[in-house]
Amino acid sequence: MKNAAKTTVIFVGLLAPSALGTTLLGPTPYQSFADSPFRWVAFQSFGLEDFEDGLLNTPGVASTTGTVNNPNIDTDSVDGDDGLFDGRGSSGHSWYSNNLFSVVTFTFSPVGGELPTHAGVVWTDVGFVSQGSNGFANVFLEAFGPTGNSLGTTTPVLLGDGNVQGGTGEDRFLGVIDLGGISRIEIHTETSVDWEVDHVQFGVVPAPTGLALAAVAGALVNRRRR
Ligand SMILES: [Ca+2]
Ligand SMILES: [Ca+2]
Ligand SMILES: [Ca+2]
Ligand SMILES: [Ca+2]
Repeated sequence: MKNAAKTTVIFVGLLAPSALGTTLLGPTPYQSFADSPFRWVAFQSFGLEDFEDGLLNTPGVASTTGTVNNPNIDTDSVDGDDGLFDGRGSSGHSWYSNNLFSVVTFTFSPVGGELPTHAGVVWTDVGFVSQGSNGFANVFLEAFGPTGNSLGTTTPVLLGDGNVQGGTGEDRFLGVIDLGGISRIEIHTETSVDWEVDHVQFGVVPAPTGLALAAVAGALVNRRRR
């Protein structure tokens, strides 16, 4: 039984992550990266774009749906980016839908040959809406795999604080984990083209390699021989 138990541990340790498929995360409250569900993950590579240099320039991510919002009364950055947890994000930078897009897309390119296995973003504000009350909207994230296949969507949730300015109590993380790779995420704020996100984050954890799989096969063969 001892050997069998060991084999089981090896098998679970190497294969369980891919067998889990896709995990969709959020929305969960977020005031700084300390609130990220990715904070403790042992990534082999990781990027966090907080827009605080005024640019979307972290290697491995791109977007054509929006523009950087610089510090302004209507800017809604993640709270901690301005160095002060004061319930305000107006002194930081965010990514704005630019009065054009109800869907903001972040596309990932391979870093070190691999697409991210983890990806997320923080929704920080909505202003004018086409239905309902300004400052509130249903929001969800959809994630896509390496061939552009949908990995699923988070459940749409009504977000917002009814205020177009930089209040941060409404800010929520949305994300996805899939060891098969993530090629892009879309954030949908269906009733608005006037909204913001921040803290695009993405990383790679080592997937089971051919070598590891061979080790598992070897362990199973040895187990049968015994
Ligand atoms: Ca940047
Ligand atoms: Ca702040
Ligand atoms: Ca920011
Ligand atoms: Ca906000």
